[in-house]
Amino acid sequence: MRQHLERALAAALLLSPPLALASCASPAEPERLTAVVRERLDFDPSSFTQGLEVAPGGGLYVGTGMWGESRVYVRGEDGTEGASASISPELFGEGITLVDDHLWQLTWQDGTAFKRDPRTLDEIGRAHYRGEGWGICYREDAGEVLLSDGTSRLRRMDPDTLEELDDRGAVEVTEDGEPVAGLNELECVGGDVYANIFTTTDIVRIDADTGKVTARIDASGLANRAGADPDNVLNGIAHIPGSDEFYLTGKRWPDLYRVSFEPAD
Ligand SMILES: [Ca+2]
Repeated sequence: MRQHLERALAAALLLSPPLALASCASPAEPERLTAVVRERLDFDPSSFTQGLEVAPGGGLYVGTGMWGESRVYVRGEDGTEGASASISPELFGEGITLVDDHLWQLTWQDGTAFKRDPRTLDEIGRAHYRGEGWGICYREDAGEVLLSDGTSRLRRMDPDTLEELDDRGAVEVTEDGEPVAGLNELECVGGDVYANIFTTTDIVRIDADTGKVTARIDASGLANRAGADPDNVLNGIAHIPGSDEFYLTGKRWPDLYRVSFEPAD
């Protein structure tokens, strides 16, 4: 009889995890990753880079800021410049993203987004939004674009009109339960969104549905060879489709780095 009871107890213990373990289970720690340089390419040191995205068929879309200098242009795979479009000198350009048949270009404090033909970059429409615009990326699977504004929030917007999707609400980005402010340039990759943290050399990978940071990526190993100006920080992250690699650059950086994110040790 006693043997029978012992067996039943052992089976019960196997079936249900010990209570102590279950109640202490903490959320998974964010992975610690490092940006490892695979290739360095020449980049335009006059670009105050605010948005970076790989264009269909190769090359990059680059969105730049600063009053009187803001534009969006195509950098071909061979490094030559293709189509380019400037905006009014009183506007300060910010993030860009391609949505199917149009490309969005945000402005910082003007609440205006330019809708452009992705090939010619000609303006084909405008949208207006509340507050500031910093970074933007398109989540095709979710049918939304995410917009950062320098806070810890990512706003969910309609990809065609940039109207806020109030029924979905904004997502608060947290790491170990604490808000992560300064979210800047964005890159959507499947269910993840990558964000530069303003003024730092860190990038975070965020679960786009929950807002939880799932990895913190140290990009401090990338040489910043821009002129000595506190504005010239890491900014610009573009996923290379079909790979685990990314392009990274910064404001007025003369270099573009092709990197992979590897476990830090
Ligand atoms: Ca990007």
